[in-house]
Amino acid sequence: MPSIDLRSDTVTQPTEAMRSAMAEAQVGDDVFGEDPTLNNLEAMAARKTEKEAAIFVPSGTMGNLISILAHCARGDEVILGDRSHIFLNEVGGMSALGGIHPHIVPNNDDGTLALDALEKVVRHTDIHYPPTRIICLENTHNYCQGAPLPLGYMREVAGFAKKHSLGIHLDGARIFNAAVALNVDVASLVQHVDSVMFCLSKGLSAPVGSLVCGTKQFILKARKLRKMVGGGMRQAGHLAAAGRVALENQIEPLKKDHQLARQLAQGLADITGLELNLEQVKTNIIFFKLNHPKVEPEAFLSHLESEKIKILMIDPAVFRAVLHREISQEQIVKVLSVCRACLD
Ligand code: TLP
Repeated sequence: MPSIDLRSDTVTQPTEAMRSAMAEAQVGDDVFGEDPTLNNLEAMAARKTEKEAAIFVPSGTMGNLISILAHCARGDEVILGDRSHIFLNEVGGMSALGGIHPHIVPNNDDGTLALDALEKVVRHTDIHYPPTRIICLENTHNYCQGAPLPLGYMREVAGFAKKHSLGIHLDGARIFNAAVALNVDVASLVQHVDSVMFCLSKGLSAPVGSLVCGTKQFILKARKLRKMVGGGMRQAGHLAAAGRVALENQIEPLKKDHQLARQLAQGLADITGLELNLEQVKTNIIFFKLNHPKVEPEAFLSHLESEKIKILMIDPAVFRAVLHREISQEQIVKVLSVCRACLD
């Protein structure tokens, strides 16, 4: 029996269409700019986001890193959320590799950063302060239950950034989940940001890769930085071929992942000993807490594992389940019955 892997949407295997596209792709040396499939994917990403240009990178982490490096000089400051992936999970790359200072503000539960919190931390000119350069947002917001940040909020932050002459970088690892959940097209959701990184390798099911989109000048800078951190690849068109299929075929099906997430969340919320805020489940990510008089978190986790169900324990007693293409409705029913059997 195959396992039910809810640890992340990154575990998704390439689709059959991706496998054939990868096998048949026409490729060239991308460091010379000669990979037709890769060039085509970058053009496609720029078109979809309505930005001037785009660049393919091996990972979301590298995409965020080179974007921040392209926006900032050493000694500059970046404002970002205390629950943002860039702050929590990207090995402090901006400071270790770029000498850039992160200034965190609390994320609200809906993934937003309050404008008055931003106002408090923007630096004015003072000999003691690093200059604030950009704000980083995350949409959907992973550690805020996959919350999609609405268009109106993106517009407000852009107004704020403009007032203070700041740029905005968007970690849009799951921006297509946001677009589908909010029922808006991705270009309008990113129209107010200077740069956006999105991933092909999560819910969109491609095996590898992310894109950074922005102005031509910004992407030129990012290209040099990608080379600097070792991300200049050669016949990467084989990967880009899968990415093209991801953008063509796999955006619509994200709706199904969101519906199943809702179904799983509703079922979990009904089980004694599990706590979750149903209101917050809007895309494919669910966080829930175990609060049970007799069952310890480790015992809960190993019970699920013994039934071939994998989820992530993010904090002691806090679990994350992520829906994706390879999870079916029958598997959700099974997960719920295993949880009930363990906790009833
Ligand atoms: N997130 C992964 C883990 O690192 C936690 C996951 O399983 O969710 N931005 C966001 C919002 C992300 O969630 C991730 C990956 C990244 C950036 C980094 O992407 P990769 O893994 O391609 O470097």
